[in-house]
Amino acid sequence: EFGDRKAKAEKMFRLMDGFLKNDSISLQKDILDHVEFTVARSRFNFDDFEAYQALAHSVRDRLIERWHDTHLHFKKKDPKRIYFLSLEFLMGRSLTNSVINLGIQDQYADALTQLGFDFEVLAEQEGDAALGNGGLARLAACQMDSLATLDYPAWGYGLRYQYGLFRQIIVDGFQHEQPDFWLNFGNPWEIERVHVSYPVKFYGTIEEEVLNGKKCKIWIPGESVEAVAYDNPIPGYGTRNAINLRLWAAKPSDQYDMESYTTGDYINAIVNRQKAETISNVLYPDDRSYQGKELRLKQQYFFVSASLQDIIRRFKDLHSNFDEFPDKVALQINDTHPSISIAEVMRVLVDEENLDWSKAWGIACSIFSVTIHAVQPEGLEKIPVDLLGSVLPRHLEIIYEINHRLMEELKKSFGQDYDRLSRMSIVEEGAVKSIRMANLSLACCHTVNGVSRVHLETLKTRVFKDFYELWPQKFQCKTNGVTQRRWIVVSNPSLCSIISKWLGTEAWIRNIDLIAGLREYAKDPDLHTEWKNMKRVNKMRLAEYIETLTSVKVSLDAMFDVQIKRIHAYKRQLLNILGIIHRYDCIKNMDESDKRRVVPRVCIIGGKAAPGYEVAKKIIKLCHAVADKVNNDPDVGDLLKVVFIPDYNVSVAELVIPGSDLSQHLSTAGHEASGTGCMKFLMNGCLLLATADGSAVEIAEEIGAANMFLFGAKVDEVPALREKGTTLKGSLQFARVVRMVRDGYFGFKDYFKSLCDTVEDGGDFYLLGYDFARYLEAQAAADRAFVDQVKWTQMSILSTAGSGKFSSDRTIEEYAQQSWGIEPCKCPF
Ligand code: 475
Repeated sequence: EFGDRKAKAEKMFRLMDGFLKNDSISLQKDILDHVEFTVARSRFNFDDFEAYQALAHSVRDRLIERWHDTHLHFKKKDPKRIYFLSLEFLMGRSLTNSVINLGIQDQYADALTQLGFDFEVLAEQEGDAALGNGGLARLAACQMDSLATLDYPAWGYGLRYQYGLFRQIIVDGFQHEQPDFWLNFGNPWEIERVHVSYPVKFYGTIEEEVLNGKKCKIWIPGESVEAVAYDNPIPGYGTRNAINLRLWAAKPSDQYDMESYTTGDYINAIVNRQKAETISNVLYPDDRSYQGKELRLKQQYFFVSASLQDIIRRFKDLHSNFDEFPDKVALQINDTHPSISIAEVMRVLVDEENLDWSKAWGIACSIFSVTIHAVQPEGLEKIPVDLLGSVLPRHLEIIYEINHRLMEELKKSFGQDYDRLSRMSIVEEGAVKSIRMANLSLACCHTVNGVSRVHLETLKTRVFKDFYELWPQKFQCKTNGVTQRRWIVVSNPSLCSIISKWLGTEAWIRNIDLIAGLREYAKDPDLHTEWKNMKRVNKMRLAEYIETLTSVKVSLDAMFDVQIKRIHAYKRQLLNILGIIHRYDCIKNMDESDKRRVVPRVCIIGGKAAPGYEVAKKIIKLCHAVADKVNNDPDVGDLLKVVFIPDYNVSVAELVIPGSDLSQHLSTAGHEASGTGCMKFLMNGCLLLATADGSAVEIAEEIGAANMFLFGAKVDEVPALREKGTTLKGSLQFARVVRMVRDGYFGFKDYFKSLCDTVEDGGDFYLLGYDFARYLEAQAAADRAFVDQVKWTQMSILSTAGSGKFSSDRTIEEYAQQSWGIEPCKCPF
């Protein structure tokens, strides 16, 4: 019967004229068809946004075509698959990335020109998909691109939030948050799968039953919510493979409603059903700490439960014996946020599939691996026992059982060392008894990954020391990477052409190691000319953007000095601003001849503060207060401009990074797990001014410390410096600039007082005072280097040339080989 259907399908396929055509004429027809039949506008009258919609749908058709072929191929080959579970994916825009990865950018550009449109203008119509906070979420997006490009049989699973990360607007220099209702104008990149849906259960009670002479626990849930799949195709570059990012949305379930209908309260029944949807409503905008909120726990379990039902259904399509599960399934959890999946796998295997405990635990331990993105023990998630017991009563029992067995095992290794046992326990006793999700993950996962070498050391020696001593083989370093497709090919086309021209090939887009070939030409004057032109054009674009947004005019001859990332005390944007104040103060005290020697700077800062994070919000306000004063001071002119770019997001980064000369990464050593922004700047030939923290240490190894500006206390010095506490005096210069803020030189004296307190009087936890003098020296070194444009350009070329290690392709290869045990599965063209 199957053969019969296949023959019919092949006949139909021939009638359809094979694959979708990608020549300019076919694309024009296709876009116009979408204008008429998808957007429902006249072919003769549609605006830029409607043209974008039609264009996006035309691209979507091509994505779906490859995505179908890929999934048929995966199904046929049935390889071991990697399932990447993450509560956040920060995808940004899709259009340009898609046409580039599909290899049909020129054809589309041409087709649009014929229709009287400009591809780039239409691309600007697209909004950002911002279903994530920052580093962790953008990393997940880069890794999806690499998984597709490297032909791995991978699935991403996450949540389809109705509201992404808030939009930041600035009113009088203060941050305000506005909802990001990103689905308002439709989302052409997703496919709604009304038939792919699973019930997810919450609350209720546990009952004991005897089944076949065996005592069993039965969970009688109190609420059921339906999870509906939305599929987002992720195309690989230079391959036919397109993988799937499946995001779940919550919809009311029909299951428990009959009762309310029969009681006659029809209206209330409907209103209550609607409440189910709140689960996937909104992304939590805080990337600092876990707060033990019920909705957050429900979000975690909701997407985990639906994903596992989907994964197990796919497994059972072809297999009946769970012994084979670890040969077919690898589960990666992105930080501990999805770690309730460990208890869920146990529940399904033991309660539903009737496996005995140790067999089920053996399976769980061989499928899970975790990556930790936090540094501070406070950043690790804890769920209050009362909360977990109410929302997921059976999971709490399972976690207790896992912990009981863990404690028995630990006693065998460590005897009666109760301090150690209590530190390693999954259950934390104390005022609020809680479940430590990190300890649960460590107990189960076969691999625990750090995101840079320094970070892994911190995990081994501090955060998870006890676990490391017990299971050293679990701990691995997978230094982060970013995708060169988005961060060079999409965002910096001029650089992309230069690289391809000088290497004589485009192969570096799939094989980044080749980029090292640029080193050979680092002193070539012709390359220097092209390189400088490229930078200038990108700076021009950025300058226009700055002027449109902030009305500040900036000089293209100035050094564009950039710090863009989430605002955090440990990332020390305050150090940057205090440095700017120092620079301003120096200029104010100069005579005209001194001023001629000043290297002009445009200091650009951007980033969002979590809505409840007071210190971070004050930093944003201080930035604006300083900008107001400096930018309007005739003594300063073009020597110094200060700009805060509002609403920093992925597309803003795509514009800013290629146009910057210098970028700053100032975290107090030991606090940034990795940092991935620095890698994007590095690829774009932007010099780094950084502390020896996270991935910057490895970047220095790759490009040579002489090609960047490193400064500040080292990771192993920090604890001793903190010990010294109050006796540690910052420099006079530091005291002076803080005093200026305190005295109200920039206004808002009372408002900034508590911010100043965080860095003075022995407070200074992040050692701004201690590092200030050396920060200024590093800045001075950057000024000197900038004056020598030949030297600067050479350093810039060497930065790009040395960025190969920081491609997410390398990261993903390491995961595939060292953690997941998966092989590529390439769909034939
Ligand atoms: C690190 N986000 C970077 C990056 O590995 C690192 C936490 C809680 C809730 C929601 N989001 C978070 C993070 O912890 C996060 O983004 N961490 C970052 O992960 C990728 O490069 O150093 O701070």
